[in-house]
Amino acid sequence: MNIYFAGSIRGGRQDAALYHRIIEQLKSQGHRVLTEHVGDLNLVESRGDKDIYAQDTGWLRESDLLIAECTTPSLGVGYELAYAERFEKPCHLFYDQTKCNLSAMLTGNPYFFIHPYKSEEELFERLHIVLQKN
Ligand code: 6K6
Repeated sequence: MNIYFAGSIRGGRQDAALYHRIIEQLKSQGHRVLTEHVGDLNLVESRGDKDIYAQDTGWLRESDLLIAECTTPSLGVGYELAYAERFEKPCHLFYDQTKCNLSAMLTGNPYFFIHPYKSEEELFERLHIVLQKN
């Protein structure tokens, strides 16, 4: 599958290493991750915002599945989720429930598959199950 992985960039990079591990897991199971740069620990913003928007919305339309790690709040990730819903892409949202309380605009939307987790081990177990089912 072509997977769009969404994670915070300007919202804060404190979970970037976790994004990297999730992306490595997706790739190790044979998937193509369209947004590998989200897990780049040395991400440098080298492109203009219009290019980023055009590229990312194009990838969203091309994707088969969206995986979002939502523990660090990000306006961009929230926008991507609404965009993916509009194009009827399956969306799986993960967040560490010991660290954050996800927005009701996400948890209250029955379209989204919501995966709260309490440990990284639990996150990867749930992710494995999601990938097996899709
Ligand atoms: C990336 C690599 C080098 O330079 C960049 C520039 N920034 C972005 N590139 C690609 N996608 C981006 C960039 N900034 C935000 N996004 C998209 O929005 C990603 O797909 C993330 O999932 C999401 C993050 O939004 P913010 O609001 O936290 O930045």
